[in-house]
Amino acid sequence: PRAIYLKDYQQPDYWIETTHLVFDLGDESTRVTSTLKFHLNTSKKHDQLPPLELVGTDMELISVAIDGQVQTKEQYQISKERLILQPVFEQFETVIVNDIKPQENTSLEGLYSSSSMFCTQCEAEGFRKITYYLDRPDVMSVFTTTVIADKERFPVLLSNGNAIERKDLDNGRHLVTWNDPFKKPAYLFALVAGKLEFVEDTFTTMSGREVTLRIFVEPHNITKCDHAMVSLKKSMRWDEEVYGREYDLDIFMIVAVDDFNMGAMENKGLNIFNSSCVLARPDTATDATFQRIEAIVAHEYFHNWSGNRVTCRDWFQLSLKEGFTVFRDAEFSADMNSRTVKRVEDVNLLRSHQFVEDAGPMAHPIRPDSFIEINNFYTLTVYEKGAEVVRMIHNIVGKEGFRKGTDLYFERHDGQAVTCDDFVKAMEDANGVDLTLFRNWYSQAGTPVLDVTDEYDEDAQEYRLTVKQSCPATPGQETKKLFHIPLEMGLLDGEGEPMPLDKSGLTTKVLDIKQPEETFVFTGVDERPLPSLLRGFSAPVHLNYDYSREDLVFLMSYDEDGFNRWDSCQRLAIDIIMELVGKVQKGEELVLDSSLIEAFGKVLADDSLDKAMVAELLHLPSETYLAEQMEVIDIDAIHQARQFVKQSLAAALKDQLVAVYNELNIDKPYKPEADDIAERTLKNTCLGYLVELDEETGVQLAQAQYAGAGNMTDSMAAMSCLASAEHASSRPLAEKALQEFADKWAEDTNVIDMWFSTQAACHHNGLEKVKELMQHKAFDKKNPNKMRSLVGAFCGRNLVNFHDKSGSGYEFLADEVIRIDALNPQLAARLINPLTRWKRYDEERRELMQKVLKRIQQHELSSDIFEVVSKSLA
Ligand code: HT7
Ligand code: ZN
Repeated sequence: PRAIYLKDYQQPDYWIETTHLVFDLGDESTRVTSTLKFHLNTSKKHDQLPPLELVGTDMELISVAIDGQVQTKEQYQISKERLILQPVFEQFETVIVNDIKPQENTSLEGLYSSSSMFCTQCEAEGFRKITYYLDRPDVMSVFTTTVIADKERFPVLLSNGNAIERKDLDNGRHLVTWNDPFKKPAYLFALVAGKLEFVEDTFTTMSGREVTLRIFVEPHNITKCDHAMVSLKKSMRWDEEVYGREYDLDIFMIVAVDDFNMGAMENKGLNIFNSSCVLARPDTATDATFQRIEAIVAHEYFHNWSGNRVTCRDWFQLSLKEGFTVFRDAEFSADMNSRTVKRVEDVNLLRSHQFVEDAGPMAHPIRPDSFIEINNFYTLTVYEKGAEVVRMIHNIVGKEGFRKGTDLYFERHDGQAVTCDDFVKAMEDANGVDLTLFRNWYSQAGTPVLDVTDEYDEDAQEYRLTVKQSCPATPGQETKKLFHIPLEMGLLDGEGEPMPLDKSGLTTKVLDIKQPEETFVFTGVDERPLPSLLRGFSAPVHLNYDYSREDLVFLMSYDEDGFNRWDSCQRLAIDIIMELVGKVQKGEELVLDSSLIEAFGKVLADDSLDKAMVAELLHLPSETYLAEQMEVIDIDAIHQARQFVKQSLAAALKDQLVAVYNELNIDKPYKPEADDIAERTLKNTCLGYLVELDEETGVQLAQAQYAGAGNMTDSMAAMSCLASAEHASSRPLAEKALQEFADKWAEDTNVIDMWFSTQAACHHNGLEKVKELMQHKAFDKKNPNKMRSLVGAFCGRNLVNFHDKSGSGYEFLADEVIRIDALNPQLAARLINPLTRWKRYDEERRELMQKVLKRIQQHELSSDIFEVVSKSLA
């Protein structure tokens, strides 16, 4: 496999005006007939008509004709990945007939079968598994699609746009033709065929057009569509109100499928969803699932403008649509729920996982400059850091400036395939700002570091804040250029009151960091202040400032910025846990600093706080994030220290935890609404602490909650608390609950996945348990959700057991990756992730992980795994 480079980008030699596809879906194979109208790209210089190089894999060519002339084998070249034709006119039409085998397609790219249906996944380069084409996002065409299939088994035949013809044919077959009037790249093409039912609703757009909304599911899931429908309508309204963007077709469809590589796909007018990201009923889905569905439905819907109407010129520009759309969905969720809690969740994800990626062997800028396999670049960096970069632009130009910028961007580029730079340019032009230095965020990898120091001069009543920026080297980028970093900050006086930062009386402001080192002077400061830095996490950076534990407790109580109150609590917990990690390593006695107990006690007692925020404050930093604080990761010591802190807090705050638990443990009808979710989250957080006690209190509460739970949130929480509880009395109760749960939900594939992942992630369970669960009748070794819920959860969340000193976890993951790579490379390349950070572990584990990576390398690999393994070992 070879790398391709952004610097080599060239426009195609030909454009495709119209694409007409006919799919004849058969029992063994599917015949695809494609009729394409081409014309020469005259903006490029040509001495003679260039060859037409179409890409296509895993298919059998039946015939090819140009302008009605069937081409003989001498007239075209065909290889494993290409069909090369020689046109004789600047405008011409091709008719290509080829056969594909969707029933044998395990990669879940292109056309494939899932349960009893057919569906497609074309992003990024799946269309080339359907027919020979110019499968690149800058080639945009008007698609007409005819689907033919057995009417009894496939009564529903869907594609993009509007249905323009329906007809019954001979032999019990039927045909439906769809036309999508909007030009689109092939990656947005979709087809679905199956015995599906749908729920229907309507939405009246701001200009008064009525749009039909349909969610298609297999019949047994028809009762689980309401939440997605409500979420869709909220998203449509929000995009009109906040961005002035209206939906453009007469129908919008969502289809749920069980076999899917990611969460969902924004195909024009026909979104296809992983069933786990769309189906929910109070008894089958947790609050987290309800919220995830709302966010993903919104994300995919928002792509209709940020991705579909304006798309990417090439795949290096992926963050143009993904970073922007994640920013849009985050703002939507913030508006629908608690803004601060949403910010905390997103920053948690970024710091525990994206920062790790940005410091590892696969680190890349949000606009990568080269790749071997594009599927490896659907990363937290492109998505989440990409969204942070858009957020920084939003903060620099302000809310109204940002809207002016997006209006200009959509107006300028509607119907085009463009670059990240076009987005930044629209922001600059609409606001008269210069984002030259800011552009380095697009081209440089690595998490920048801000080292902040301060001085107070009492005589001069001056406070000086000095900020130094740096960025560690990343693969291929030894030295870095400067970043433009917006640093939002404020100052607190000794009473915890916000201090004015200038004559205008502002108490929070953004410092634009653009130099290697800068000092900001605040005058008229009559006492030594305590700085509150990086408010709202105004930039995706590491911020170092020498806060004492006392400072952090003070900020937790008084900072006017809600995000920083939470962050101070995290910093305090990290400081304390990391000190204990050192003690574990030295075999010293562990004692919990009382400041954390007092701080958590105060949080629990504070009735004025949003309950969701209380739950976030009580959440100890994850083992993954703690691991990032160590030069050489000692996962056992981290686990031991963190458990010790959790248990000590539970013991010290038992009465308060029980009181809050009881206060919130009220029987009321389930509603997936912010206030109710907050109450359940806090209640179950308290339960999570109480089951850490070395006595039966927590176990009994969990047992009672499990027995009486009226919704899946409480039931799952109680079951996983029982499974992870410390006290011996929990073991038989946990076994019983897990068994009952499996019996009750045996037929519900998404619920069973949660049952698998709860057990795989539980620190009491080792590899043997995972292997045992892989033999369970509900487990399917080819299904991505199943693999993620067992193998992914064990290797990514059950760190002490995955990193067992024997190396058994590593050997297991390597075996699974090799097996899956032959079937579904995209899935394999995601599962292998925990092995890629091998250099961060102790020597013994380093060697064991390196050994299995080298073993994987001995096999015949997909480009996906080849890229990840070779970059990891480099
Ligand atoms: N744009 C989509 C990204 C995607 C994908 C989705 C499902 C399966 C395979 C996929 N490859 C790439 C999803 C999104 O970001 O909205
Ligand atoms: Zn997306």
